[in-house]
Amino acid sequence: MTSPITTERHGDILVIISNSPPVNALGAAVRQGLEAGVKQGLADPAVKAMVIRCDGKTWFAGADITEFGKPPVGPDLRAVIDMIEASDKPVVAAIHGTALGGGCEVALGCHYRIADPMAVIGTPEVKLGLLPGAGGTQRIPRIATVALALQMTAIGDPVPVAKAHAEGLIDRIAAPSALATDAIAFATEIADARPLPRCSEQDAKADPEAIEAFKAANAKRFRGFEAPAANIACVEAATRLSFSEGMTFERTEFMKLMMGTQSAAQRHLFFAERQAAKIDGIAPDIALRPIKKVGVIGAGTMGGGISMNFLSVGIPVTIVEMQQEALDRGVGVIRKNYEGSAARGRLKPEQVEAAMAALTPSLNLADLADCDLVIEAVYENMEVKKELFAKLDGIVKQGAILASNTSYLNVDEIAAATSRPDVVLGMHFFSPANVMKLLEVVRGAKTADDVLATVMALAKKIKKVAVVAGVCPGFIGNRMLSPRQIEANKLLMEGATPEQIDRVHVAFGMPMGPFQMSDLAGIDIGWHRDPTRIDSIRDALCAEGRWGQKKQAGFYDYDDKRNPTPSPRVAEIIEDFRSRSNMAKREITDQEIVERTLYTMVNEGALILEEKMAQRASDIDVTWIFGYGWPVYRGGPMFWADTEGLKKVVEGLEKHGFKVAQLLKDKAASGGRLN
Ligand code: 3H9
Repeated sequence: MTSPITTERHGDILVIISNSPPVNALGAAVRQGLEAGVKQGLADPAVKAMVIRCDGKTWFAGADITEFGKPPVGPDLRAVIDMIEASDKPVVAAIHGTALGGGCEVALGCHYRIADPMAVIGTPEVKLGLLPGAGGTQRIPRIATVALALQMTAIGDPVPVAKAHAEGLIDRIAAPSALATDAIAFATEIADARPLPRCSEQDAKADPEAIEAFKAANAKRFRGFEAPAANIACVEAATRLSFSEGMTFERTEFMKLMMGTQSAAQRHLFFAERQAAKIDGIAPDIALRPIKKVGVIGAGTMGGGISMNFLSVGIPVTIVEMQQEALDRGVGVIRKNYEGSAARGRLKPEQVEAAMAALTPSLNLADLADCDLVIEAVYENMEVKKELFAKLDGIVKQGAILASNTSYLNVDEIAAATSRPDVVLGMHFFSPANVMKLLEVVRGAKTADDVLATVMALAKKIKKVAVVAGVCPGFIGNRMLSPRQIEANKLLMEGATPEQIDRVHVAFGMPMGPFQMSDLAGIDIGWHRDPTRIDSIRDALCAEGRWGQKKQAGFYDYDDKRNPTPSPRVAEIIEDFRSRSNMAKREITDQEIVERTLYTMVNEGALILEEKMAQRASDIDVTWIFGYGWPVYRGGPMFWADTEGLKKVVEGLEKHGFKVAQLLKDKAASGGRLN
């Protein structure tokens, strides 16, 4: 096998070049090549300095994550970096693209760093449940501030070149498109300079205040995660231990994380997110339909949010409403949202104006005639949607894609209202649609392959994580929500309180529990509106006007700032309903809540897989992580079930009399996994 590393001589400079697509990950062959390249430079008396650079779209984007968990193949990345740093000839890192993780660490092992003006440098390992394990936690605070080291390691967001330069991580910024030549010139300039600057030989300045302030500022963000604390501990260690002691400390912490469930979950998610974009059975190079203009029907919260996704990436949108007032209100909300982002410094005023200028408000469906994609976001009613799609059929141009934002309804039935069901599919956005990352793309029985592929590619363009779902009630996400809600309601009747059930979910890592979620969404959604008909606890709450947060009363009481407190009135309502239903109250354990509200979700997920409504278990994980706030460090419901042990899940379900999905039973019996 040819090495991904080659070398070139430019006078007395040896340039070591990596070419390992797609992202120059530091796999075994790259590490071996780097080691050989540096050895070549050291052995050749005519070489005075070395440059390391990468071909392709990026500098090393990190260790090769696919190698994790496999038997190690030498040389170890830390050894390669140590060798570079120990070199008595200067080594210059010439960085472009994304110098991430191990890539950032290689750069820090070099004596000098020059970067393309568009490059970013960072250590995102924390997002994989890890820490920079090749010296990053020890070298960064030795050349930059502790505050920056904490930000880089425990939060993991990359630092742009200008900031990295100002903070001392980068020595020089190359001219645009001149990195290769500027790096050689830089190497020539410093070839004879001694002593060589080595990060490991610097001292990290202790800054306990910065560490405490950082912990306090991010306590909420870090809730439940193990890796941020380990990153912080390593940075702190750098300020009081020698470099070699610090490296030992870092290694111990790294290995603890690497062997743990959280990192396994987060690494699973990294690949799951990328896998979700792939459609089984459709060639990745299928010709896509151009989407140059989008139509959105409905200027409510959903339609407005959907429109913003396209406007934000420069795709013009025609938004259609039935009444002028509603249209004006919708357009006003879009503007307000953009201006809010500008006020927070996330957008420039001219970007706000550019987005608004690309929006065409209309009261006339006929104005959608030239759109390449039309998304309907009117209220959930099959007859209304069918009528609308039949009308659109007579309006939109040939080849245009028609999408429904339905969260529940049968997309095939909607498609059948048109003469072209092959261009119809579901695009289920999650509210607020301009913020939430998930997009369920619902593939109808007749949806054409290129239509599906076009929408999946478009999803990436508008920065969504898209998952293909089949036609079934609630698709993937809401379908799994259903058993959870049913069981949560039953548990109330049997003796649990809303607080207990929500507490179990929040302790599990969910952003909120089922009843907090009902209060937020509005308990009255879908209510029959007859206050005399009380068939459930929910009916009883609705009859009393306890519709949720918007009424400051739902399953909880709320103060003016929407802070919840347990409601004595709700306790009475539950008690009353229970006694009228002749049900005995009993003690409910937290474990029973887990089994009945979370194991049942896993069971539904297994049914979804059995019915081929999801392409793969990891797509279900992606759905719940990006659409519903399932804790990232548990990897999604299906991954979590694997870590719980499928046998335990099946036993838990059977104990409560649930019919267990055959797939789940089979996997449990064979010792298999869902993922
Ligand atoms: C680390 O470095 C640990 C060390 O501290 C210590 C060691 C001792 N490995 O995202 P894309 C694949 S941990 C293997 O679609 P983009 C990816 O799966 C690492 N594969 O492209 C995909 O494959 P496919 C720290 C990787 O342009 C393809 O490349 N580094 C890796 O949207 C394209 O990826 C990170 O966490 C990898 N490290 O974004 C950085 N990275 O085509 C992780 C990517 O088969 N990477 N692949 O689906 C990223 O953030 C983005 O990939 C990047 C490019 C920004 C680089």
